[in-house]
Amino acid sequence: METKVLSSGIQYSNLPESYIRPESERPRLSEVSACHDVPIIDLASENRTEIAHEIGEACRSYGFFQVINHGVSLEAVEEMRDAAHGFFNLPVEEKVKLYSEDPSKTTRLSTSFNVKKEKVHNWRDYLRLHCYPLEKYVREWPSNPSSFKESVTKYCKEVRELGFRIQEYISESLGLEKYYIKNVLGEQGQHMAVNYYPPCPEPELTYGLPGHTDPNALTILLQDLHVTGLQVLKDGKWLAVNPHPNAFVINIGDQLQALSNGLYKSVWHRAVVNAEKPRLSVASFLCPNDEALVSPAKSLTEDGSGAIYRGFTYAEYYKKFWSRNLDQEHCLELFKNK
Ligand SMILES: O=C(O)CCC(=O)C(=O)O
Repeated sequence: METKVLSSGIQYSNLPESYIRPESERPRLSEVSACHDVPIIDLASENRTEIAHEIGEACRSYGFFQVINHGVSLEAVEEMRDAAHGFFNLPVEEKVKLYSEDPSKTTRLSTSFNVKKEKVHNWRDYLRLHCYPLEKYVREWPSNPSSFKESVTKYCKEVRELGFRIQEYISESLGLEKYYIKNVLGEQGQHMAVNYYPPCPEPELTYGLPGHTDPNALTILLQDLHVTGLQVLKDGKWLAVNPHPNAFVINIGDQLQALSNGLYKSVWHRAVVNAEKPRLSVASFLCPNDEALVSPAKSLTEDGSGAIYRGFTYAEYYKKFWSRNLDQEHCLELFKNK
């Protein structure tokens, strides 16, 4: 099988044509400044009300924040990073055994975003794993490196607990009952994208991932400690979110924007690439159950504004999301009440 992944050991001296963005869509890296006021929320604080308040503020004004003292062990994080590096360092013949361009596959190595739908490709390879229920999916995961399954299992369990704690705070910050979000979203799915961005010969001309919002409820992102690349859109400007040691970046996804009746923003973000070093990130996504009916919480529509979005099941939303290209209009726009 001809390999389509970028992490094949081939060194590129020029960016292949199919990755070059039209002039107007390029990242303009020199115009991006660092985001100096990324909210950093300490989850070990004794004051629950204060944590919920800070999270609410961050969700309203940024749509993202970082958490420290989050309860995910350093051991789990380090083993996750080792497993990810170990996988992408495998010989390409071994990796491509998992290669697929079919978004419905529950374990797959792929490249770019949605190769069959997009016009221009992105400078990224990724390993996409379904992670819940673990017993159902772990057997499909890579068995090379040999510690992969064990390390990623441990990480997934700890990250899931963190995600639930954050959802509880988010419920409270919206004036809802602590378990409101968990109850509405049902038995939540969990997916993971292990993103690998190789050094890129012409980073000004392309993206690792172009600007997008996440279709799920909540994203927990483990950044590369040494290489920057994540940028978020704030007040119309792209800002770099530099890695903070021991922190996770938390993004509000489309489902929480819908559930909060637009009060909380599903943040636009993108990953840019660089010419010198590979970059690795691990995104964990908590997703509503396929059957869960997502609609704005009633108490948030009673101020006369009404429900901005119509109710939909997550299965319906997810299908729509993957039937499109990443950099089209916001998928949630298609679910707006007229
Ligand atoms: O690599 C990053 O920092 C961002 C990854 C991301 O946005 C995603 O996986 O959806």
